Amino acid sequence: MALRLHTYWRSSAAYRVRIVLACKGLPYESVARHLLRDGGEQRRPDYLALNPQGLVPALEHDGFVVAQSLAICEYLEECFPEPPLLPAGPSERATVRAMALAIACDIHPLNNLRVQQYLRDGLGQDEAAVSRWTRHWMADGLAALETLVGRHSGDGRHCFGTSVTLADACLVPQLYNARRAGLDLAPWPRLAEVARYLEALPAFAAARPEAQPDAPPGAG
Ligand SMILES: N[C@@H](CCC(=O)N[C@@H](CS)C(=O)NCC(=O)O)C(=O)O
Repeated sequence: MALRLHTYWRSSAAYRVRIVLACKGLPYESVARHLLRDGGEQRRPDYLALNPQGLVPALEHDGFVVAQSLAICEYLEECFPEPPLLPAGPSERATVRAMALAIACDIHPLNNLRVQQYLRDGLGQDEAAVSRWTRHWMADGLAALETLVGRHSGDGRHCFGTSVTLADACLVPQLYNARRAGLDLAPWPRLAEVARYLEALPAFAAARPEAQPDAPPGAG
């Protein structure tokens, strides 16, 4: 039952998977892939052999390899169903997936490292323009999520219902990225409140970037 996660402490996509692993109480080996060192360890041949996309995370499970954080999360959900991170009914499950995908497909990819690098190096944009791009797409997506959480949270502490779901595992890392980008979360008080509650839970605390073995000493 050996699980090995290829990760980087600051990767929000890997952070989603770390949350799911911790929520399910699954021990795993962490293999750090530094995204900036030597042009990016995620682009080395040994890693591309595992994940030809050259992106973290990737999960190995007894010789099986899967990439894409949400595919990994759903795989873990199917192999290790307890505690469930998707609700029971089809419409509820679809709603949680839609919230998770709003982050993983429509917010995060526009602000990913390689996109920012291309804006800078490929298109000659300066730091101010890259930062404006980043904040624009985050704010656009977070505004919609604020409405969705208002509709679907059962207690103001979770994105959906009254227990942790895959939507929460996506929201907390995305808000970590938003803070890194210097976004003030004040316009989205529901999201800020959900994150404040979840970040204090032991599973979420264990998955946070600063708690990872590859985080530099004193990282915050
Ligand atoms: N859709 C992918 C995104 C993976 C992804 O973009 N990972 C980032 C870190 S959060 C990465 O590896 N970036 C490296 C790069 O851009 O070169 C997923 O959810 O796993």
